[in-house]
Amino acid sequence: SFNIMNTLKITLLMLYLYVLLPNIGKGWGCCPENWIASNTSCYFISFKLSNWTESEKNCAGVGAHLLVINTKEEQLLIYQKLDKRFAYYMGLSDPERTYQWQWVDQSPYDKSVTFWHPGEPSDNNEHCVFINSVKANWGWNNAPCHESQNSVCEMMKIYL
Ligand SMILES: [Ca+2]
Ligand SMILES: [Ca+2]
Repeated sequence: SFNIMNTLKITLLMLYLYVLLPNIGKGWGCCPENWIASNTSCYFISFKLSNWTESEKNCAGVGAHLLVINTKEEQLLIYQKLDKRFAYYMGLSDPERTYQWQWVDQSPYDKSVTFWHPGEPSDNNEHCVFINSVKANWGWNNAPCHESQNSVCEMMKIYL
């Protein structure tokens, strides 16, 4: 029985060292039901037609924010989940009305990771950004903030 107990202890120690410990703080992230999971984020596609400010409030109400696209991979992942008949607000706007684009989560606006449609952003009192499909190409368009659109919310994965 001594050997069995020792074997059990060693097995538990190995389990702790090689399985549980490396995953503390990273491996067990999860998303709420009906949200889409990526490596680090959870996304919810909302078909509640709202202006940009209301759309952001709706996301904030569930602990999220409007979609912030940080990488090309994220852009690709998102548009594959969207219906090309509609436009979806994301968390990019120009609150100062000076065409200085700002992400809602304070991520720096990096011009090298933007996906504007050709000819966008336009400068016709259009200070809020949505993602939509034009001739089968997904990209960003700035539009008047009062337009009612669908939206995509994003939050960090929840770590257990
Ligand atoms: Ca993101
Ligand atoms: Ca535009």
